[in-house]
Amino acid sequence: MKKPIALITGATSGIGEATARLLNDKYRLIICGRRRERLKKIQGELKSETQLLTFDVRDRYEVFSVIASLPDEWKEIDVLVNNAGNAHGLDPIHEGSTEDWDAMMDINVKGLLYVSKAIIPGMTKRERGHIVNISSIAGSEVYPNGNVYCASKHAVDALSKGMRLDLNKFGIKVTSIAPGLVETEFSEVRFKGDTERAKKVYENYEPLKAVDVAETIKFILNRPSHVVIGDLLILPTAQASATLVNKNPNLGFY
Ligand code: NDP
Ligand code: 8X3
Repeated sequence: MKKPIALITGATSGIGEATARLLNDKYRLIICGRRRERLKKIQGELKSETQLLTFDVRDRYEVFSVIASLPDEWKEIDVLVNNAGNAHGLDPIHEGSTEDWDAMMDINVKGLLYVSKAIIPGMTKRERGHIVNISSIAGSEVYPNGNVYCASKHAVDALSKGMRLDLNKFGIKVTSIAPGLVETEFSEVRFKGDTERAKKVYENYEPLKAVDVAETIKFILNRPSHVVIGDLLILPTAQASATLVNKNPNLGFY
């Protein structure tokens, strides 16, 4: 029997890349992102049959046309991992940049919707599928200067709940995963390439690694057909909330 197909957005780094590597043995993978060279390199290292798709999730026409261009035998997507996203900036609300706000709402919220819109109708038709949305602890808590990023992840949480309700009658599973601090390229993007500042976010405690979240995704996807993990919070042991991290010495949050 053919392996099921999983499409992962944001597979060029961090959680998405780690998930692609872990699902490699059990799934045919469609790995997505903007950085084509990275996708090619990852594709070369994966054992499974893989398609790579390059698109910016902000561009709805590109999202629909690129996903529609998949060969017929790749169109029946069983698992969608909506992972592409980032924080842009960490500024108080009165000083935030509108470009950063646009980026976060367009990528984290509207981008997730566009990809979902391209894939969910196939799932409803086949009456099967599993959507895994990568939210954040910022989807249920708000921290100083996190304003718009937190709003975007609160929206992801609401969308997961909405999907779960609307797709219930089709037997489609919907999972929302909310990680705490994970050491990836996330902070480099948030701080616009300031690697020193980014490094500090993960100093003096042990943050999650991308593979920790990927292993959780693999576990969730492996549940029997009558079981769905709905909402899952995963934190580094040193983290108790969005604003309390046991650092040694305690350097405060950011
Ligand atoms: P990374 O920066 O390592 O990965 C982000 C991924 O998203 C990249 O593969 C990037 O690909 C993709 N992406 C970003 N913008 C776009 C875009 N416009 N179009 C298409 N793809 C895009 O960070 P993480 O792995 O940490 O982040 C993955 C998800 O996890 C995000 O949704 C993030 O909000 C969430 N998260 C992260 C946490 C953390 O502490 N790291 C904690 C909680 C949640 P490319 O640039 O090639 O397009
Ligand atoms: C990423 C984790 O705490 O930086 O979603 O918002 S945090």
